[in-house]
Amino acid sequence: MGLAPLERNGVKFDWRVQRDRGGSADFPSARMPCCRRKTSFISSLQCLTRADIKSALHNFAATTKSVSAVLLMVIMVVCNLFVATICASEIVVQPTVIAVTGAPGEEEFGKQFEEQAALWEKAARGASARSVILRAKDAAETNQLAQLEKTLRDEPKDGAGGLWLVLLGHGTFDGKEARFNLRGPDLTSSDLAEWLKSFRRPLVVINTASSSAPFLAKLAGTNRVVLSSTRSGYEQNYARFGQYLSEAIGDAQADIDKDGQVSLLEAFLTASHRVAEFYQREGRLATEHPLIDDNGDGQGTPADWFRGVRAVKKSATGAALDGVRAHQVHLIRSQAEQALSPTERARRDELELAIATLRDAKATLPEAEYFQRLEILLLELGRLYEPKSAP
Ligand SMILES: [Ca+2]
Ligand SMILES: [Ca+2]
Repeated sequence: MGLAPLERNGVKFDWRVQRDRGGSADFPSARMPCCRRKTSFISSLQCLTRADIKSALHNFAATTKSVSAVLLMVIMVVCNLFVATICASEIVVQPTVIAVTGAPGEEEFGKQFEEQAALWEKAARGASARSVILRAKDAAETNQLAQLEKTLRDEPKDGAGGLWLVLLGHGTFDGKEARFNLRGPDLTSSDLAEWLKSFRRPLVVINTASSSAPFLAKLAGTNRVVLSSTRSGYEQNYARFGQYLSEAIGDAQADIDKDGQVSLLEAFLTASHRVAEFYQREGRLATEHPLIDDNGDGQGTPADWFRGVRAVKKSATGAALDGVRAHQVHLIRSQAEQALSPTERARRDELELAIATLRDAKATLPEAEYFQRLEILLLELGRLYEPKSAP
């Protein structure tokens, strides 16, 4: 490939949602929500909303005047509420992958963005996640910005299933505001920050465009992992990070710690290394330096600060480094990961974060206290992975 040209300008559990979407795909097979494993009788009950049942009860009583029938319906309502209560204790919403291909400018770029979107679509299928691909080529007569806003507005805001938003295209930065180029009006980082405000689901926002670093600073927050392909808005050349990341997310070779699954951190590290190799191979100065933020401070950590899957360099500002949370996020989960219940997974994540914090504080603690606290955490972590049938 020749030199790339500079860019031009550069639930609360919601039964109705679940029913409309055909149920959760976040919990395939062993992790199917409890409500999906009930008998068909119970399943049919839980597909009704509470308003549906109230209305049906009223109509039924009025037409039959049958006390026994009303009693039967009351029992059905009680059963439904009972099942709903059980299921709500494990709030589940399937993960969603929204990939947006931006305005390509040139046909060659359009093809590349389409290929990347196809890889994300394939990864989403492998994860039994729902995918929505907003293609620039399909938006010839529509406003792609409005299309994205509506798509985000329609997404559930609560639940354990993550929302992955992947921007594949070109970007620009005017010194104040970064933009992702769409067909029609462009997307600013401020627009996106506003639209994502109401989400309480885990969020993964990936902007693979040039000049994308300001998106990371603007969108960072609690329960979010944000990736950018550049470390500043002024890295304006076409960025290759998007291609390498799209390949890495479903690539077993990217499984750095060999646990049978590729975490978001591992995909980021693998893609970043491949970007660096590309520029080295071509004998060119790298014009993109990807960043990851998962501790919500808006300060990204580059891949070359990691040894294995752990960031080991010290920030000049003393800012905490990123990576621990992103290494807990997997689009395609291994069987062992799928076997964990949402409650177990949440506890596992807490324990791993506690271990990472403890390791960072090691130098400030007496050795005996450090190992005593570490042992307690490791023992509980080990128990989470014990076979369920073990005594
Ligand atoms: Ca792994
Ligand atoms: Ca950070």
